[in-house]
Amino acid sequence: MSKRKALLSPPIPPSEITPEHVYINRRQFLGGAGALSLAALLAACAPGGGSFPTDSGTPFPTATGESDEAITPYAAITNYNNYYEFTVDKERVAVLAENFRISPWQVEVGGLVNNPRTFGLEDLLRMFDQEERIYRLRCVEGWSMVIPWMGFPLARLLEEVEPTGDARYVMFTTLLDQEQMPGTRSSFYPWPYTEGLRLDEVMHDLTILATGLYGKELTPQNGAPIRLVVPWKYGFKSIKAIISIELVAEQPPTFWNLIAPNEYGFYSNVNPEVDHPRWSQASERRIGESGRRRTLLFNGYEEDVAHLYAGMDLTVNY
Ligand SMILES: Nc1nc2c(c(=O)[nH]1)N[C@H]1C(S)=C(S)[C@@H](COP(=O)(O)O)O[C@H]1N2
Ligand SMILES: [Mo]
Repeated sequence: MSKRKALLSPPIPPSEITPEHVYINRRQFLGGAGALSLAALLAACAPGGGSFPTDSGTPFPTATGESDEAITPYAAITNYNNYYEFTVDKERVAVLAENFRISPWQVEVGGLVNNPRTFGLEDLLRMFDQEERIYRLRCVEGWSMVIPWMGFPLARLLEEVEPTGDARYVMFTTLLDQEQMPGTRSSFYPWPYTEGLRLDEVMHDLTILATGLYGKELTPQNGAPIRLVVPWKYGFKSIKAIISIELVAEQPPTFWNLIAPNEYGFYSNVNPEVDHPRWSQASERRIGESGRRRTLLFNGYEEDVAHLYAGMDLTVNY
């Protein structure tokens, strides 16, 4: 067990970060509540639906309109990654994943559904409108970013396959390819990487499958061609390079929970009051900023998601 304890230790600060200037066609703010009014406001600012610039470092709107938060630079989002299939070294993932083959790509959606189906990536891009979602990402290690994803609500996909009445959880699986993913040659880890959510968490509008980043294609190091994003949970729940989505009746096994169940629970909702056994979760280091920020309950999405956990003891169901 002692070897395992070092796996998610607090990280080394990233190297020099160069902001990149990009243009984004369509924006949505980071949260749920107030999205419509804000979308309307932005539409008014950009008549004709034209594009407008988003600099990394640009403050972005929030539900209250009072945020001092800025979008994290593209270079940081794409050069400081957790992706154990490639390496445990965050600053080497980008290089090792550079030639990862993302086409052709298929996602099998099955289990307890009426219409099981295998979707090609092109089907998913064609069938569902890709919208921008600017979300905080809080890693369980104690660092965070603000990331402008492109993607679509996972609920849209599940509506296509129609979960049966017995489906209560969803299990996600990452590609396992030892030839392309050098980290998976280590038999120490319980490959393939799997994750799971309760069905109501999956159906929540904040839960998306991301296919893009900063208005461009998703990069391999960030989980191309398709990855989950669940912004109110610790980053490891947001599983990358998904090949299978299975509706199941029982709580599924998940990668980090299999490795260290006392450190990584099934829920893993961001919670400043539930410390990791080896470090505090009360604050976080926002990449690109100096100093630390206070960590927010449910990563700042409390208004949107707290009802999902009504009556649950969050210190027990961590
Ligand atoms: N398949 C897979 N998905 C994964 C991981 C991983 O190692 N393998 N790391 C997770 C962790 S710990 C974090 S913090 C986020 C990081 O996402 P990012 O690199 O896009 O910022 O991806 C998550 N998804
Ligand atoms: Mo993480």
